[in-house]
Amino acid sequence: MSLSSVLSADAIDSAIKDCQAPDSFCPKKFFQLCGLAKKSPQDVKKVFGILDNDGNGYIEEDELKGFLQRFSPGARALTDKEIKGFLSAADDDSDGRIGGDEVEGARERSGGLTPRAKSGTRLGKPVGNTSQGTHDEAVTPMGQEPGVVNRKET
Ligand SMILES: [Ca+2]
Ligand SMILES: [Ca+2]
Repeated sequence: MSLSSVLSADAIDSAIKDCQAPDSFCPKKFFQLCGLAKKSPQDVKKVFGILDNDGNGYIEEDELKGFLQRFSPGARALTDKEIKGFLSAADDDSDGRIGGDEVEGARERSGGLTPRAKSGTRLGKPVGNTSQGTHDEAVTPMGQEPGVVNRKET
């Protein structure tokens, strides 16, 4: 299966052309131009499955690097900066990779469909810049009193 079964070749073409210059890639704009912003969740899943090259359910950095090439074999690789930007735009849980629900959320935020207001609301996460290689694991040890977490860093 290829992306052209979901997206039109013309749309892919214009999306790729728009970000030919290094560091000009913008996920939101790309999703809009290639038409993905307007696609059904099923179609987005298909696209996700294609981008998830090794099929582990997540799009990792190396898969992001070849992101454009999945759309068009002759396209350039994303730069490290673009990969970081992509992750910070879509990686809601900051695990360094994009899960299926995250791609859906990013797509919705890009203006495709109505914002998600379904179960499991995860809105309200402060969108700061957590890009620069900080690796603080916000893991709560089991058995700690509930309510005391999420209190660091005002
Ligand atoms: Ca993967
Ligand atoms: Ca993630």
